[in-house]
Amino acid sequence: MALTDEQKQHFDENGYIIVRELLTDEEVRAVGQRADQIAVGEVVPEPGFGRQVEPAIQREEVEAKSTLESIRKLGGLVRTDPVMYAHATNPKILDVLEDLVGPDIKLFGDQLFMKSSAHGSRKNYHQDSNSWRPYVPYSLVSCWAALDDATIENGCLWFIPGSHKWGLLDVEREREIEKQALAGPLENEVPIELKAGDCSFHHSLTLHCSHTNRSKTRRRGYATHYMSSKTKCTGEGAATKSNKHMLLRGREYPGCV
Ligand SMILES: O=C(O)CCC(=O)C(=O)O
Repeated sequence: MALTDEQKQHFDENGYIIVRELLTDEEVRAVGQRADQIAVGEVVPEPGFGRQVEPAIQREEVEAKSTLESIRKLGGLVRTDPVMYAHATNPKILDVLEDLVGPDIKLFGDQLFMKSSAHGSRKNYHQDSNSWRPYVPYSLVSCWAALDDATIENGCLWFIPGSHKWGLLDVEREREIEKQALAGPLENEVPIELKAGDCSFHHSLTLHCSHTNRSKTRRRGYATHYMSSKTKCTGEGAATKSNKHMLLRGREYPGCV
């Protein structure tokens, strides 16, 4: 067991936990360096990988200061990139996951949020399961690994503790919470300030957001998303998605992801 009873209880009650110093400086450096190489196109981990430019730059409202600073996020790196694969399957991360989702663990996906100091934009309040509706039960877990120190100023994550118990919200309700958050601080939200190498783990129903980077330092965070192998993919695409997700620990189950 990687987590103490207190940490598990914190996750059950609040929908997230912070594990300090989970990664070594060397592990953080390896992932961070690779992220930069992928962001600028020095390394291209085909197929299925994605690179998203900051929306204001896409809309040509602002000019990109550099290619590196223009990238909002990278995605789908684990399948083909050995450095990102090594991170997503790091036993220290999977040991925590085992305590949270059980012994049979599959990878749902991965996203690397670059949040540059020049252009890093807000990520609205959301529940991850709202984007992953076919995957039931709604109890996936993400590991968000800080590749730089994440502070209030440079756009750390914010969570609403206990919101994973509210069930799947409709999109209107999610939008309403975002509107309230933009109007002023929510009384129940908490900032998740991390040092590079710390990781936070959150439930896929926990409402979270990150603010615009208003500092001179960037804030990269690598989110790897996991689920129990007993998860089912329902609705459209179920047949093709069945048994296609990468098994990381334990075993697979018939009719499940
Ligand atoms: O890093 C961010 O700014 C957003 C992260 C996020 O939404 C997630 O990890 O699910």
